[in-house]
Amino acid sequence: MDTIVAKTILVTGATGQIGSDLVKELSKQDKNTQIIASSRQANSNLENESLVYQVLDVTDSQRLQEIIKWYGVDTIYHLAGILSAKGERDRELCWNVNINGLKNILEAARTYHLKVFSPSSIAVFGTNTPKFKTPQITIKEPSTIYGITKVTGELLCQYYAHQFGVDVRSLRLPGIISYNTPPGGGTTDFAVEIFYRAMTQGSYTCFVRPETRLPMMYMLDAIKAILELMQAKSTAIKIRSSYNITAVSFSAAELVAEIQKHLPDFTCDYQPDFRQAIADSWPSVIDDSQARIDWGWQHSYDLPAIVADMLGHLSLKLGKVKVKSKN
Ligand code: AKB
Repeated sequence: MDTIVAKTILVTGATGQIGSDLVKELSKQDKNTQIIASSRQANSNLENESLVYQVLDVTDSQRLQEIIKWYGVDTIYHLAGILSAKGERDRELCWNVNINGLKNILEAARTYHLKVFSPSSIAVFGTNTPKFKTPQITIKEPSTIYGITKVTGELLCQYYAHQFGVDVRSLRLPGIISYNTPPGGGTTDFAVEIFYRAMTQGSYTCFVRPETRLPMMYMLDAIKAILELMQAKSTAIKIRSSYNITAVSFSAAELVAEIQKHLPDFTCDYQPDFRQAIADSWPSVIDDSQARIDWGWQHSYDLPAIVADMLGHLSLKLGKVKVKSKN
């Protein structure tokens, strides 16, 4: 007998840092929901009973639409994208994936009446933006090609929502810290790399200065935010460009000090590279009160909780490091 599929979700960028965790969480949530995980790479590891894997380059609008029609997709979590540092190394790729890929998703959403999640970033802000308590509505003059694609992407989302009634929702994500899949090509990647090096080598050379303070979030909070935003009533979503969202802000030195509470022998030195200028152009502390008011956003993990949970999971995953338990 055929199973009744209540909903069909397509996740793009499903093998990436956020996509891989999101797919796991979506699969757990409702067994009647069919998940189509997709990315540019051929990858059969993601396949299980309720999950289908499809190779999809989001710049290929024909294949995107074929997949949508074939499976009867009604919701897209569009996680495929090129991050800030990689974007500076390959501007063409960054523009093509982040702009043309998103435009393809929004066009498909308009044509097939789909609901869409599209991530934006703190990278929409630049040096002219207030650095502390950065407001929801403020100057957006980014200095990176990635930031420019994210500002343009936000405007595209707002345009498709207002002109065509597309139910598209977005968050300006900060740096995301996670233990399942490492990030790739971002400026905030140091805040994940540091854990792996602390556990495997006992030392780390950080590519931003110790005082560099950025907004950050634990993956479990990020997944919660994405799902709660998507589950909120449409009338609660007042912002169709992208919501400011945050959990914690800490400097690289504060992160090191928190790790040292568990791994006292861990050492970190600092050799800033081109990513320092990118980090310096971003806010230190974001005001996300509009997200908290409109759809009830609340984070759970502060810096000590993030560090304890990361080290616990990584010691299981890497299997060889003794982490001093906190008393
Ligand atoms: C990056 O560092 O590029 C991303 C981001 C903040 O958008 N993590």
